[in-house]
Amino acid sequence: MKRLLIFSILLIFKLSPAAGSDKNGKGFIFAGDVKSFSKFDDHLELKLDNALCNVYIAAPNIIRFRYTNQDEFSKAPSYSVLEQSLKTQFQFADSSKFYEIRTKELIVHISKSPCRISIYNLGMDLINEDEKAFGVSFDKTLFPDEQFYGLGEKTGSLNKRGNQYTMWNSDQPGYSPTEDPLYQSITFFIGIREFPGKSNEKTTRPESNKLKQAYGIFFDNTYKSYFNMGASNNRFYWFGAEKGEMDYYFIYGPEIKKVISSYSQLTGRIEMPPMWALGYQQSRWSYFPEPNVRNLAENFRNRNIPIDVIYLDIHYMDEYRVFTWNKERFPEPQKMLNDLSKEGFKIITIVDPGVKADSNYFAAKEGIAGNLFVKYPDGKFYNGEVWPSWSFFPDFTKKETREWWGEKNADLLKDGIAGIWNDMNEPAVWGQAFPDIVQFDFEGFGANHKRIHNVYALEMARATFEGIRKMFPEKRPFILTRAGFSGIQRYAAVWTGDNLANEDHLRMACTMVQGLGISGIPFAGSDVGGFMGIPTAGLYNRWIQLGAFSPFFRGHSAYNTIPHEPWAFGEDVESWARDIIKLRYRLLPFFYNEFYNASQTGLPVSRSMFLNFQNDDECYKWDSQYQFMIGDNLLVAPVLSEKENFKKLYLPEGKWFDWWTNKIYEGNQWIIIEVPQREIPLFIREGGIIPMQQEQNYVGEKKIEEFEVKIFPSGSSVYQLYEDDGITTNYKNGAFSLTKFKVDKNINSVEINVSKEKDGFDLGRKDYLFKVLDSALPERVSVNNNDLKSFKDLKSLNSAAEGFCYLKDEQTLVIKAADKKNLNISVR
Ligand code: MIG
Repeated sequence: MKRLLIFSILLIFKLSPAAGSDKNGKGFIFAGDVKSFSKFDDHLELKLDNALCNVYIAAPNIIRFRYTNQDEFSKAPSYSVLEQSLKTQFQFADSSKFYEIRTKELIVHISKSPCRISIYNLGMDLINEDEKAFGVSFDKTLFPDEQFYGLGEKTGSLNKRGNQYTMWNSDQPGYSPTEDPLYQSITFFIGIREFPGKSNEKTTRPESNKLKQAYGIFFDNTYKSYFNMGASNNRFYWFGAEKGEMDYYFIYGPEIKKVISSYSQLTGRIEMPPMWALGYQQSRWSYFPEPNVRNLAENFRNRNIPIDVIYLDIHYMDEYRVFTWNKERFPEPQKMLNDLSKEGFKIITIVDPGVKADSNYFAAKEGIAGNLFVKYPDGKFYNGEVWPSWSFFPDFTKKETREWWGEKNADLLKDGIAGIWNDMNEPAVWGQAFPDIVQFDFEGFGANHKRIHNVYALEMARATFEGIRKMFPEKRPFILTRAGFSGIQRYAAVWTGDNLANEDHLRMACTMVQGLGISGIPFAGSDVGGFMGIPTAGLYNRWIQLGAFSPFFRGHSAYNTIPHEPWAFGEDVESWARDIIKLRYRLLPFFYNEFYNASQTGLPVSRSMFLNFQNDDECYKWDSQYQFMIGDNLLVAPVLSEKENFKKLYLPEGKWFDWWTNKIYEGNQWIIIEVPQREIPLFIREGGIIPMQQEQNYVGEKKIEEFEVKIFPSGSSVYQLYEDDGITTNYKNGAFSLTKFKVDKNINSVEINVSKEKDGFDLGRKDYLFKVLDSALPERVSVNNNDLKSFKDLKSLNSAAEGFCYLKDEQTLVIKAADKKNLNISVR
């Protein structure tokens, strides 16, 4: 007799148990009591009344709980988790009522009757538990103060408490501000609760004696799933899927950053992108024919607006056949690509999964011959309708298909294409999904569409990534994707799909990118200006400012809209857009360093306020989600309404330097500032060290000789800067440099120390220009004990080899020093 183990109460009503299993007539079955138990060196195995349960002690702060109602656990691989056999030391005790697991960071109690889990930190704070009365169901006690974050690309507030979400990758053009689900399914969330502070622990807000502790749950199930974060009930929150195992990882912080970092240890981190992918990118549906693309490129250069990438949308292809060119529109693609590349342009083409069902078309022929497309259970190929009309769909859960697809994509790079843009990969078939009975290879295990739908894009991006890596081991693949599942960050950057040119979407662009970052996807951005509809000049202006501080920075617009290029909105907006894009290019070393940090830790580039200030209640307020930080010390408070002349924003603890006015604000308060149209509010936190470089029209245009470092000295602070060639994979073999900047401010002096922690890449840099903010007129400035000459203005300093200059109006000290392995600068 097959039983259906249902993992959450509400779902049971949806699915109703299999015939004969509904013994109690209540419409659901709990997992029940522990019947037997065995302990292994990295896990426990329990037999429950109605389920098997394995508990893996994966890391001191990571425990995996796995339940099935089948006779055994599935042997199929996880597409999300990199290493399923993580283990760590633990202690075990069997008391009469419960089993106890103890790691260096956690205590887990598994009660026996009924079986239910409670998780404590070492101080016995109860962090998370199964709902008390129900035992193992997948209902977790909902604590009154508990807040939830994560779940990837979701609309609405960053705080997910009180809402229910579905995970089912969906093509939702022009989605509403409450739309759900969207393109991505990230089955990971973070719970944050408050505990009384222990006397030996410090908080960032001295008056508060409460400490917030965070944990995360990653639910490794690819079926359509649901996350009810306390919508419609105040007793428990729950998550569950339509089918499959209840397989989840509990991750303890207590720091939110640590939860994200551990989650990314499980599901992977970004690799260093090519630096040009951090530059400005221009897209439209579509730029064609060739003369238009060339004109566009020329326009950017003539107007002196920096740009690195141009996108070709579906019209470049021959009747939308992937891997082909429309020869009328683009008669000599290689030549065009080659010419544009000399001007510093990288061209990215869209690649959709559908392969036109045309028996004379090589990709269709190859796919049929190689048995690479998905089929119905009777062995007939499935056909779905998309741009090329009836199409085959590659089975990316099959190794041979991935290899074939990877090679085809890499061939595009051979022609001179710089990166690949994956669209319609939910997969979408004219707004619908595949029929559920469509069959997939699933690495030989076999599965139908219900199980694979959410990971189709993940495996498609993997195929492309691996194909490029294989053919061009020295290249850093750049892939942009619309759909994805947990782990997508390993292969691709994500854009938030078909948004609208209105203020709701401008605000959503701000929160959704943060939500993706909290969910392990640092490389994300929105279509600047809004994809559908017509932005006003004011809206566009505010959007491109936000874009300039988004990890992924691309303007894009739909087919029958007016032009959306930075010059399409009048002279004022053009000049403001130019300025902000130039600022982005000046800040590239800083952004690039945050991408390096993301690649090392999994932390987002665009960080929600509470990531940096976990114990500050204000950072969790609704308004605080409309500002964010890049790294530890740069606060960005984008203006998200075109008519706004003032912005209210929150400055956490510390002193804050206003980028535009040089004014210094005390933190721990909300302030209201004037926001001229040409400025996006930016603040440097005290102790902040921000590297910048000279302007360029595109990455790599000029040799970077002069390097500027903005410093807002306070106490003792340190900044580590990562640099490499920005384009090859040589950094993997040590070809990178790490420079440490250490700044100490004492009563009458400032010491700046620059040292090379790692010297694997020759930067060829000549000078540093240090801009010491909040400075008094110095008596003496020395470099490595040699006094520097004082200059009366910046112009004369610029023409000297070394020296300093004090800017009285800005209270800024500018020091020019030649780049040496070690610099000791002393200001008195
Ligand atoms: O059916 O390729 O989200 O960015 O321009 C629409 C045309 C298909 C949807 C993408 C959008 C792209 C458009 N695509």
